[in-house]
Amino acid sequence: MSLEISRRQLVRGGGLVAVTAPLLAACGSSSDSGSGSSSTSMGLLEKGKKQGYLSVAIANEPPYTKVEADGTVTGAGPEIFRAVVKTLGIPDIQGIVTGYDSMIPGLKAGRWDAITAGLFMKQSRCAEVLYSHPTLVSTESFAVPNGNPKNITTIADVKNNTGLKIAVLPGGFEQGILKDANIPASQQVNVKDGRSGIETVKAGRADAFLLPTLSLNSLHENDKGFDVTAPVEDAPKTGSGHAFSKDHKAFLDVYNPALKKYKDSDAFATLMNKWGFDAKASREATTEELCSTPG
Ligand code: 6CS
Repeated sequence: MSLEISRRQLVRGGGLVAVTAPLLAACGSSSDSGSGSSSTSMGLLEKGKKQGYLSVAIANEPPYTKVEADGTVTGAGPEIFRAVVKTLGIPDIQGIVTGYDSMIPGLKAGRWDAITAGLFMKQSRCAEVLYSHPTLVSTESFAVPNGNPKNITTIADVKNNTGLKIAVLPGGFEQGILKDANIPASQQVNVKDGRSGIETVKAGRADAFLLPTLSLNSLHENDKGFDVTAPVEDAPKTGSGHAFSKDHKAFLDVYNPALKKYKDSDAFATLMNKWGFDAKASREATTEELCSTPG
């Protein structure tokens, strides 16, 4: 299910994201993205310049992506993308909120032009899409009840205690981590977003919630009713890039040098610091390294 932008709001600029009537959102109409299949016949650069924006899939999971109260799309991923495409002559971006499990299928279907949600690289994803240079590199943690009564700190703890239930986002990187550790679906509880995952743990329907450390820290800012563990030492390093359809290699060849130039700038370091990310880690990682992550 995707929530689309309204054209009226788009006119106001700022890459606003609007929550449409649930019915329309549930329909996921082809007009959702404002992108449609035209992007496959027209280069993304030409399309972005012509319509004044490129559409991006986001999850509204701060600090990776965030929809502000007025609908403006922010968060580290979209802000990097917006800054870089502006240097290419594309004035803004349009955000569409969707689940991680829909992002690659929607990209392939032309419903959005790029994924800037912090979609972590791993072998299976890197086989399906074109990733830019790395943008956001960080870690995974567990959200646990206060005091971590079951002492859940590693993936091995979950594997070794088959009675534990772990909340994860469907199609998310964390679900893949559990799958690759051969932790059965019977130990997994699917939740639709960060807030739901926290509520699931607080209600005792799961013993922990596996999500990026910075996303859990963001949720913890407004809710002290759970704890965030230290980064999970036996989870893979998480590294995202901006993802494009394989039809858009020509755009990536223009985008990557512009992204590299931006990553070397002070503006990038300031942006990373604003959202709590490590600019050095992003600068040092490579797409090849992160695409070697199993799963
Ligand atoms: O790449 C993913 O699937 C994960 N990325 C983020 C930013 N949050 C959770 C999600 O599972």
